[in-house]
Amino acid sequence: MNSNSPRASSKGIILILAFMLINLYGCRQLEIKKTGTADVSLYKKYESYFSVGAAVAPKHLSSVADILEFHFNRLAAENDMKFGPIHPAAGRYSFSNADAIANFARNNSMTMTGHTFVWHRQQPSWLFSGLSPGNTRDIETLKNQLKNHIETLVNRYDDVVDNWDVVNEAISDTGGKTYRDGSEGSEWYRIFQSEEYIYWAFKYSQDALAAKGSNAKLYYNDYNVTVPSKLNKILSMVQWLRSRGLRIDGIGLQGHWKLDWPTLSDIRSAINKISTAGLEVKISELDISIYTNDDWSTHAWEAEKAFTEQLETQQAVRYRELFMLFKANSGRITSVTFWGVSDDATWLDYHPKRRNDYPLLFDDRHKPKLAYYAITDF
Ligand code: 9MR
Repeated sequence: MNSNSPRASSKGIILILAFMLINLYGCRQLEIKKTGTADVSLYKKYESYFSVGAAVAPKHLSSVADILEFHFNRLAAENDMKFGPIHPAAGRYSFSNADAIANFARNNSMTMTGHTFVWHRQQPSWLFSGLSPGNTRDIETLKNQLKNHIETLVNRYDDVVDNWDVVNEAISDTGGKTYRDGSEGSEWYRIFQSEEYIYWAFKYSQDALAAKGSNAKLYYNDYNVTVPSKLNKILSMVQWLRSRGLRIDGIGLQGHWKLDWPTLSDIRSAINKISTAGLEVKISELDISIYTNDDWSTHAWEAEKAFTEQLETQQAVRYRELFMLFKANSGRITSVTFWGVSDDATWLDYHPKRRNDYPLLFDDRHKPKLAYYAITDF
Protein backbone atom coordinates (compact mmCIF):
# COMPACT_ATOMS: atom_id res chain seq x y z
CA MET A 1 0.00 0.00 0.00
CA ASN A 2 1.19 3.49 -0.87
CA SER A 3 2.13 5.24 2.37
CA ASN A 4 0.33 8.40 1.18
CA SER A 5 -2.99 6.61 0.79
CA PRO A 6 -5.90 7.66 3.07
CA ARG A 7 -5.84 4.26 4.75
CA ALA A 8 -2.14 4.63 5.54
CA SER A 9 -2.59 8.10 6.99
CA SER A 10 -5.58 7.11 9.15
CA LYS A 11 -3.54 4.13 10.34
CA GLY A 12 -0.78 6.61 11.15
CA ILE A 13 -3.17 8.82 13.15
CA ILE A 14 -4.47 5.81 15.08
CA LEU A 15 -0.91 4.78 15.89
CA ILE A 16 -0.04 8.29 17.09
CA LEU A 17 -3.21 8.40 19.26
CA ALA A 18 -2.40 4.99 20.68
CA PHE A 19 1.15 6.12 21.44
CA MET A 20 -0.17 9.27 23.18
CA LEU A 21 -2.63 7.24 25.23
CA ILE A 22 0.06 4.80 26.30
CA ASN A 23 2.24 7.72 27.34
CA LEU A 24 -0.60 9.38 29.21
CA TYR A 25 -1.37 6.11 30.96
CA GLY A 26 2.30 5.65 31.69
CA CYS A 27 2.59 9.17 33.14
CA ARG A 28 -0.45 8.59 35.36
CA GLN A 29 1.04 5.38 36.56
CA LEU A 30 4.23 7.24 37.09
CA GLU A 31 2.90 9.32 39.88
CA ILE A 32 5.80 7.84 41.71
CA LYS A 33 7.88 9.94 43.98
CA LYS A 34 11.62 9.95 43.76
CA THR A 35 12.45 9.09 47.32
CA GLY A 36 16.13 9.60 46.71
CA THR A 37 17.02 6.11 47.83
CA ALA A 38 17.05 2.96 45.78
CA ASP A 39 15.79 0.36 48.24
CA VAL A 40 14.52 -2.21 45.77
CA SER A 41 17.28 -4.33 44.30
CA LEU A 42 16.95 -4.43 40.53
CA TYR A 43 18.23 -7.94 40.11
CA LYS A 44 16.06 -9.27 42.94
CA LYS A 45 13.03 -7.61 41.40
CA TYR A 46 13.60 -9.56 38.17
CA GLU A 47 15.31 -12.63 39.60
CA SER A 48 12.61 -15.07 38.52
CA TYR A 49 12.57 -13.63 34.98
CA PHE A 50 16.13 -12.86 33.85
CA SER A 51 19.44 -11.65 35.24
CA VAL A 52 20.21 -7.92 35.29
CA GLY A 53 23.67 -6.70 34.35
CA ALA A 54 25.84 -3.65 33.88
CA ALA A 55 28.83 -3.02 31.66
CA VAL A 56 31.73 -1.64 33.65
CA ALA A 57 35.29 -0.39 33.58
CA PRO A 58 37.61 -1.06 36.55
CA LYS A 59 36.99 2.45 37.95
CA HIS A 60 33.33 1.54 38.52
CA LEU A 61 34.34 -1.22 40.90
CA SER A 62 35.08 1.52 43.45
CA SER A 63 33.07 4.55 42.23
CA VAL A 64 29.71 2.71 42.13
CA ALA A 65 30.59 -0.45 44.05
CA ASP A 66 27.50 -0.25 46.30
CA ILE A 67 25.16 0.13 43.34
CA LEU A 68 26.78 -2.80 41.55
CA GLU A 69 26.60 -5.08 44.56
CA PHE A 70 23.02 -4.22 45.47
CA HIS A 71 21.38 -3.96 42.03
CA PHE A 72 23.16 -6.26 39.61
CA ASN A 73 23.87 -9.97 39.40
CA ARG A 74 25.73 -9.77 36.08
CA LEU A 75 28.67 -7.75 34.74
CA ALA A 76 30.19 -7.24 31.33
CA ALA A 77 33.53 -5.57 30.68
CA GLU A 78 32.67 -2.48 28.64
CA ASN A 79 36.07 -2.66 26.93
CA ASP A 80 38.53 -4.82 28.83
CA MET A 81 37.82 -8.25 27.32
CA LYS A 82 37.94 -7.02 23.73
CA PHE A 83 40.80 -8.32 21.57
CA GLY A 84 42.91 -5.14 21.53
CA PRO A 85 42.79 -4.30 25.24
CA ILE A 86 43.30 -7.86 26.50
CA HIS A 87 45.74 -9.14 23.85
CA PRO A 88 47.82 -6.09 22.90
CA ALA A 89 50.80 -7.92 21.38
CA ALA A 90 51.37 -11.31 19.79
CA GLY A 91 51.67 -13.84 22.62
CA ARG A 92 51.19 -11.16 25.29
CA TYR A 93 47.99 -10.75 27.21
CA SER A 94 47.05 -7.90 29.52
CA PHE A 95 44.65 -9.43 32.01
CA SER A 96 44.71 -6.98 34.91
CA ASN A 97 41.59 -4.94 34.06
CA ALA A 98 39.51 -7.94 33.02
CA ASP A 99 40.73 -9.83 36.10
CA ALA A 100 39.66 -6.96 38.38
CA ILE A 101 36.16 -7.07 36.90
CA ALA A 102 36.00 -10.87 36.99
CA ASN A 103 37.18 -10.94 40.62
CA PHE A 104 34.55 -8.39 41.62
CA ALA A 105 31.95 -10.63 39.96
CA ARG A 106 33.33 -13.76 41.67
CA ASN A 107 33.44 -12.08 45.09
CA ASN A 108 29.84 -10.95 44.74
CA SER A 109 28.41 -14.17 43.26
CA MET A 110 27.69 -12.49 39.94
CA THR A 111 28.01 -14.00 36.48
CA MET A 112 29.61 -12.32 33.49
CA THR A 113 28.96 -11.89 29.82
CA GLY A 114 32.18 -12.34 27.84
CA HIS A 115 32.38 -9.42 25.41
CA THR A 116 33.74 -10.10 22.74
CA PHE A 117 36.07 -12.41 20.77
CA VAL A 118 35.65 -11.03 17.25
CA TRP A 119 34.72 -7.47 16.35
CA HIS A 120 35.87 -5.09 13.62
CA ARG A 121 36.75 -2.45 16.22
CA GLN A 122 39.22 -2.36 19.14
CA GLN A 123 41.42 -5.03 17.67
CA PRO A 124 45.20 -4.79 17.89
CA SER A 125 47.09 -3.71 14.79
CA TRP A 126 49.63 -6.55 15.20
CA LEU A 127 46.92 -9.10 14.50
CA PHE A 128 46.54 -8.23 10.83
CA SER A 129 49.87 -6.60 10.07
CA GLY A 130 51.77 -8.19 7.20
CA LEU A 131 48.87 -10.45 6.24
CA SER A 132 47.69 -10.47 2.62
CA PRO A 133 44.03 -10.79 1.72
CA GLY A 134 43.14 -14.30 0.58
CA ASN A 135 46.63 -15.71 1.18
CA THR A 136 46.16 -19.28 2.46
CA ARG A 137 49.16 -19.22 4.78
CA ASP A 138 48.21 -15.86 6.23
CA ILE A 139 44.66 -17.05 6.82
CA GLU A 140 46.06 -20.05 8.73
CA THR A 141 48.19 -17.67 10.82
CA LEU A 142 45.14 -15.58 11.68
CA LYS A 143 43.10 -18.69 12.49
CA ASN A 144 45.81 -19.90 14.88
CA GLN A 145 45.89 -16.53 16.65
CA LEU A 146 42.11 -16.58 16.99
CA LYS A 147 42.14 -20.14 18.36
CA ASN A 148 44.81 -19.30 20.90
CA HIS A 149 42.94 -16.13 21.92
CA ILE A 150 39.63 -17.89 22.43
CA GLU A 151 41.15 -20.84 24.32
CA THR A 152 43.09 -18.48 26.60
CA LEU A 153 40.04 -16.41 27.52
CA VAL A 154 37.75 -19.40 27.96
CA ASN A 155 40.30 -21.11 30.22
CA ARG A 156 40.78 -18.02 32.35
CA TYR A 157 37.18 -16.87 32.78
CA ASP A 158 35.01 -19.94 32.27
CA ASP A 159 34.19 -20.15 36.00
CA VAL A 160 32.51 -16.73 35.91
CA VAL A 161 31.40 -16.18 32.27
CA ASP A 162 28.16 -17.95 31.38
CA ASN A 163 27.85 -16.64 27.81
CA TRP A 164 30.25 -15.27 25.21
CA ASP A 165 29.65 -12.73 22.47
CA VAL A 166 31.57 -14.86 20.00
CA VAL A 167 31.11 -12.41 17.15
CA ASN A 168 29.92 -8.82 17.35
CA GLU A 169 28.43 -6.68 14.54
CA ALA A 170 29.54 -8.79 11.57
CA ILE A 171 26.34 -8.25 9.59
CA SER A 172 26.14 -5.33 7.14
CA ASP A 173 23.48 -2.63 7.34
CA THR A 174 23.76 -2.14 3.59
CA GLY A 175 20.96 -3.50 1.41
CA GLY A 176 22.03 -6.38 -0.83
CA LYS A 177 25.05 -7.21 1.29
CA THR A 178 24.85 -9.77 4.09
CA TYR A 179 28.24 -9.48 5.77
CA ARG A 180 30.28 -6.45 6.79
CA ASP A 181 33.27 -6.53 4.48
CA GLY A 182 36.59 -4.72 4.25
CA SER A 183 34.95 -1.59 2.88
CA GLU A 184 32.88 -1.43 6.08
CA GLY A 185 35.88 -1.81 8.33
CA SER A 186 36.20 -5.57 8.83
CA GLU A 187 39.83 -6.63 8.69
CA TRP A 188 38.63 -10.15 9.43
CA TYR A 189 36.58 -10.21 6.23
CA ARG A 190 39.32 -8.48 4.28
CA ILE A 191 41.98 -11.08 5.10
CA PHE A 192 39.66 -14.10 4.82
CA GLN A 193 38.00 -12.56 1.73
CA SER A 194 34.76 -14.04 3.04
CA GLU A 195 32.62 -14.58 6.14
CA GLU A 196 34.50 -17.82 6.87
CA TYR A 197 36.14 -16.24 9.95
CA ILE A 198 32.72 -16.31 11.65
CA TYR A 199 32.63 -20.07 11.20
CA TRP A 200 36.07 -20.41 12.82
CA ALA A 201 35.20 -18.12 15.73
CA PHE A 202 32.18 -20.28 16.60
CA LYS A 203 34.09 -23.51 15.95
CA TYR A 204 37.00 -22.59 18.23
CA SER A 205 34.61 -21.33 20.91
CA GLN A 206 32.54 -24.48 20.81
CA ASP A 207 35.66 -26.65 20.99
CA ALA A 208 37.23 -24.62 23.82
CA LEU A 209 34.04 -24.87 25.88
CA ALA A 210 33.72 -28.60 25.20
CA ALA A 211 37.34 -29.20 26.26
CA LYS A 212 36.56 -27.40 29.50
CA GLY A 213 33.26 -29.23 30.05
CA SER A 214 31.65 -25.79 30.13
CA ASN A 215 27.94 -25.00 29.82
CA ALA A 216 28.55 -21.42 28.70
CA LYS A 217 26.38 -20.21 25.83
CA LEU A 218 27.52 -18.91 22.46
CA TYR A 219 25.94 -15.69 21.22
CA TYR A 220 26.01 -13.44 18.19
CA ASN A 221 25.56 -9.78 19.24
CA ASP A 222 24.51 -6.78 17.14
CA TYR A 223 22.64 -3.45 16.90
CA ASN A 224 19.58 -2.81 14.71
CA VAL A 225 18.40 -6.39 15.31
CA THR A 226 14.83 -5.06 15.33
CA VAL A 227 15.19 -4.00 11.69
CA PRO A 228 13.59 -6.95 9.83
CA SER A 229 16.05 -6.93 6.90
CA LYS A 230 19.00 -7.08 9.31
CA LEU A 231 17.41 -9.79 11.44
CA ASN A 232 16.81 -11.87 8.31
CA LYS A 233 20.51 -11.65 7.51
CA ILE A 234 21.40 -12.67 11.06
CA LEU A 235 19.07 -15.65 10.89
CA SER A 236 20.52 -16.70 7.55
CA MET A 237 23.97 -16.63 9.17
CA VAL A 238 22.60 -18.83 11.98
CA GLN A 239 21.29 -21.32 9.42
CA TRP A 240 24.62 -21.31 7.62
CA LEU A 241 26.51 -22.05 10.87
CA ARG A 242 24.07 -24.80 11.79
CA SER A 243 24.26 -26.33 8.31
CA ARG A 244 28.00 -26.68 8.96
CA GLY A 245 27.40 -28.55 12.20
CA LEU A 246 28.00 -25.69 14.61
CA ARG A 247 26.03 -24.65 17.63
CA ILE A 248 24.84 -21.11 18.28
CA ASP A 249 22.69 -20.53 21.35
CA GLY A 250 21.42 -17.00 21.15
CA ILE A 251 21.27 -13.51 19.74
CA GLY A 252 22.07 -10.35 21.67
CA LEU A 253 19.98 -7.27 20.88
CA GLN A 254 22.30 -4.49 21.96
CA GLY A 255 19.46 -2.15 22.90
CA HIS A 256 21.07 1.22 22.22
CA TRP A 257 17.60 2.63 21.85
CA LYS A 258 15.84 5.98 21.88
CA LEU A 259 12.77 7.46 23.52
CA ASP A 260 10.77 6.78 20.36
CA TRP A 261 12.69 4.03 18.58
CA PRO A 262 12.33 1.14 17.99
CA THR A 263 8.63 0.54 18.55
CA LEU A 264 7.56 -2.00 21.14
CA SER A 265 5.96 -4.00 18.39
CA ASP A 266 9.22 -4.15 16.41
CA ILE A 267 11.05 -5.33 19.52
CA ARG A 268 8.33 -7.93 20.22
CA SER A 269 8.48 -9.24 16.63
CA ALA A 270 12.26 -9.56 16.73
CA ILE A 271 12.11 -11.50 20.02
CA ASN A 272 9.42 -13.79 18.55
CA LYS A 273 11.34 -14.42 15.38
CA ILE A 274 14.61 -15.19 17.16
CA SER A 275 12.98 -17.53 19.60
CA THR A 276 11.00 -19.27 16.84
CA ALA A 277 14.38 -20.01 15.24
CA GLY A 278 15.27 -21.92 18.42
CA LEU A 279 17.58 -19.27 19.88
CA GLU A 280 17.79 -17.51 23.22
CA VAL A 281 17.50 -13.72 23.36
CA LYS A 282 19.40 -11.30 25.54
CA ILE A 283 19.23 -7.52 25.73
CA SER A 284 22.94 -6.92 25.93
CA GLU A 285 23.73 -3.17 25.91
CA LEU A 286 20.64 -1.30 27.05
CA ASP A 287 20.57 2.50 27.26
CA ILE A 288 17.93 5.03 26.19
CA SER A 289 19.29 8.20 24.63
CA ILE A 290 17.30 11.42 25.02
CA TYR A 291 18.27 12.54 21.50
CA THR A 292 15.63 11.64 18.92
CA ASN A 293 16.42 14.04 16.08
CA ASP A 294 19.81 12.99 14.77
CA ASP A 295 19.98 12.55 11.02
CA TRP A 296 22.39 9.72 10.29
CA SER A 297 22.21 10.18 6.53
CA THR A 298 23.49 13.76 6.66
CA HIS A 299 25.32 13.53 10.00
CA ALA A 300 23.27 16.42 11.32
CA TRP A 301 23.32 15.82 15.05
CA GLU A 302 20.81 17.32 17.46
CA ALA A 303 22.25 20.09 19.63
CA GLU A 304 23.02 19.44 23.29
CA LYS A 305 19.92 19.75 25.47
CA ALA A 306 19.08 19.78 29.15
CA PHE A 307 17.60 16.75 30.88
CA THR A 308 14.25 18.33 31.76
CA GLU A 309 11.58 16.85 34.02
CA GLN A 310 9.53 16.14 30.93
CA LEU A 311 12.35 14.15 29.34
CA GLU A 312 12.94 12.30 32.58
CA THR A 313 9.26 11.29 32.69
CA GLN A 314 9.29 10.27 29.03
CA GLN A 315 12.35 8.16 29.59
CA ALA A 316 10.84 6.55 32.70
CA VAL A 317 7.70 5.65 30.74
CA ARG A 318 9.84 4.16 28.00
CA TYR A 319 11.89 2.10 30.47
CA ARG A 320 8.71 0.85 32.13
CA GLU A 321 7.17 -0.20 28.81
CA LEU A 322 10.36 -2.01 27.89
CA PHE A 323 10.60 -3.87 31.17
CA MET A 324 6.92 -4.84 30.95
CA LEU A 325 7.69 -6.25 27.51
CA PHE A 326 10.81 -8.05 28.74
CA LYS A 327 8.87 -9.52 31.66
CA ALA A 328 6.10 -10.72 29.36
CA ASN A 329 8.79 -12.45 27.26
CA SER A 330 10.90 -13.64 30.15
CA GLY A 331 10.79 -17.27 29.00
CA ARG A 332 12.78 -16.19 25.96
CA ILE A 333 15.04 -13.51 27.45
CA THR A 334 17.99 -14.72 29.49
CA SER A 335 19.46 -11.40 30.62
CA VAL A 336 19.12 -7.64 30.39
CA THR A 337 22.41 -5.74 30.66
CA PHE A 338 22.71 -1.95 30.85
CA TRP A 339 25.60 -0.36 28.98
CA GLY A 340 26.85 1.47 32.05
CA VAL A 341 25.57 2.35 35.49
CA SER A 342 25.16 6.11 35.83
CA ASP A 343 24.91 9.08 33.48
CA ASP A 344 28.32 10.49 34.40
CA ALA A 345 30.01 7.63 32.52
CA THR A 346 28.32 6.73 29.28
CA TRP A 347 29.74 6.20 25.80
CA LEU A 348 26.81 8.31 24.52
CA ASP A 349 28.47 11.45 25.91
CA TYR A 350 30.96 10.98 23.05
CA HIS A 351 28.79 9.47 20.36
CA PRO A 352 27.86 10.55 17.75
CA LYS A 353 29.59 13.67 19.06
CA ARG A 354 30.61 15.26 22.38
CA ARG A 355 27.25 16.05 23.96
CA ASN A 356 25.82 15.17 27.38
CA ASP A 357 23.32 12.35 27.29
CA TYR A 358 21.33 10.80 30.14
CA PRO A 359 20.62 7.22 29.11
CA LEU A 360 20.90 5.16 32.32
CA LEU A 361 18.99 4.54 35.58
CA PHE A 362 21.28 6.52 37.89
CA ASP A 363 22.17 10.18 37.44
CA ASP A 364 25.49 12.00 37.29
CA ARG A 365 25.68 11.93 41.09
CA HIS A 366 24.74 8.23 41.21
CA LYS A 367 21.23 8.95 42.51
CA PRO A 368 18.30 6.90 41.19
CA LYS A 369 16.34 8.57 38.37
CA LEU A 370 12.62 8.30 37.76
CA ALA A 371 13.39 5.47 35.34
CA TYR A 372 14.73 3.40 38.24
CA TYR A 373 11.45 3.79 40.15
CA ALA A 374 9.47 3.11 36.98
CA ILE A 375 10.97 -0.35 36.65
CA THR A 376 11.12 -1.32 40.31
CA ASP A 377 7.69 -0.02 41.38
CA PHE A 378 5.20 -2.02 39.34
O1 9MR B 1 31.19 1.59 25.35
C1 9MR B 1 32.31 1.30 24.56
C2 9MR B 1 33.19 2.54 24.43
O2 9MR B 1 33.76 2.87 25.69
C3 9MR B 1 34.29 2.31 23.40
O3 9MR B 1 34.99 3.52 23.19
C4 9MR B 1 33.67 1.83 22.10
C5 9MR B 1 34.75 1.56 21.07
O4 9MR B 1 34.22 1.33 19.84
O5 9MR B 1 32.92 0.63 22.32
C6 9MR B 1 31.83 0.85 23.19
O6 9MR B 1 31.07 -0.34 23.33
C7 9MR B 1 30.45 -0.84 22.16
C8 9MR B 1 30.30 -2.33 22.33
O7 9MR B 1 31.54 -2.91 22.60
C9 9MR B 1 29.69 -2.98 21.10
N1 9MR B 1 28.44 -2.35 20.76
C10 9MR B 1 28.44 -0.90 20.67
C11 9MR B 1 29.02 -0.30 21.96
C12 9MR B 1 28.94 1.21 21.91
O8 9MR B 1 29.74 1.70 20.88
